[in-house]
Amino acid sequence: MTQPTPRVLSGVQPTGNLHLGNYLGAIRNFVGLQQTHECLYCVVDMHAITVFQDPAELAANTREVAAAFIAAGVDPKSHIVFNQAQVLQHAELAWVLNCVARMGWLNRMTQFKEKAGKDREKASVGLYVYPNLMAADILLYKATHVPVGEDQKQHLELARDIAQKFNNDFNAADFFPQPEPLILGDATRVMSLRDGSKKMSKSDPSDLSRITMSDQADDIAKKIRKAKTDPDALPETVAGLEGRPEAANLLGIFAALSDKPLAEVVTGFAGKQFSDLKTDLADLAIEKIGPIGAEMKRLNEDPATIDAILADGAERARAIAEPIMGEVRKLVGFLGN
Ligand code: AQP
Repeated sequence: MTQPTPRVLSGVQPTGNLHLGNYLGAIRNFVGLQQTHECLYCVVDMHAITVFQDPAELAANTREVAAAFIAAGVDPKSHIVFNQAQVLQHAELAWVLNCVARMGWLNRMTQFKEKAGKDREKASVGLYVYPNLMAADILLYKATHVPVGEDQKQHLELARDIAQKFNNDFNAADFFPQPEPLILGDATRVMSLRDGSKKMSKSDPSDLSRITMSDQADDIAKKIRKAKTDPDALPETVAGLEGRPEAANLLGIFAALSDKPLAEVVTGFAGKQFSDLKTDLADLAIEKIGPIGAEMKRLNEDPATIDAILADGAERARAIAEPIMGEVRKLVGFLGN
């Protein structure tokens, strides 16, 4: 079998409050992969509406995520930046995959359980089949690598199962490749600044729980100063972080932002107080996130340019997607190709 071209696809939902976890877990890694892979980066607006979004805010947030990709260093000319809803084949393939994936598989998805909460009957059907749409996003381009945060690992495993079952059901060995998750760096699961046992998330009601990409220097410093800690001095070794989620989180963020191994960062702060770490971390975060936030603001002031980038990206994405979707239609037995 010939090796597929290494092709990267990943997405971020335009649901507002884009945060440091989204940056360190995903967007920052998007940038590095451009050197070695053909990359498609998608603002997944169709995923966003699995939970109701105000239409005007959805449009603004879609531009904001695109601006974040570009401000962080994604090159929309050499690679492809687009929003999912402009490439109709995502929805088309998702329907086919809805008919391939099994209920039992989706019932195991922990993100649905967390997001639907206690009142599952009231969750949208879209939220339940979200992982099938995510599988479609990836398989539509026969993408081989998917940079994501740790929380998306289970969905990636499901995408692999769906690809395998499609290939088996339609007697098309190796038609869809098995996409590999790329979970890179020391901050694959950035935790809430208010509670080290909870993921940093866009939907946390507390704004102090997250550093957003558009936070001003004062806000970044304030949120880090107020971050939850424990009463002890910082540990001497990485093993000493066991059972100390807040210390692990702040040191992990420091390691990721400074591009240093965690062990080296832990050694540097060994025996010091949280207040020392917080001062240095605030300076570092302002230095790294501040310029990206400023560039996002500049880009957001020119929505027509962002819209043109997304339209161009969508056209180039469709050019890859349509022939693959054409093959899917034939394999499934749909007439009219
Ligand atoms: N806390 C995190 N640490 C590391 N990576 C993270 N990602 C999200 N949160 C963290 C990664 O960011 C990418 C985009 O995520 P998304 O927008 O598609 O959705 P999400 O995972 O649902 O993001 P949030 O911020 O946590 O939103 P809500 O509050 O709606 O649940 C993905 O690669 C994800 O792994």
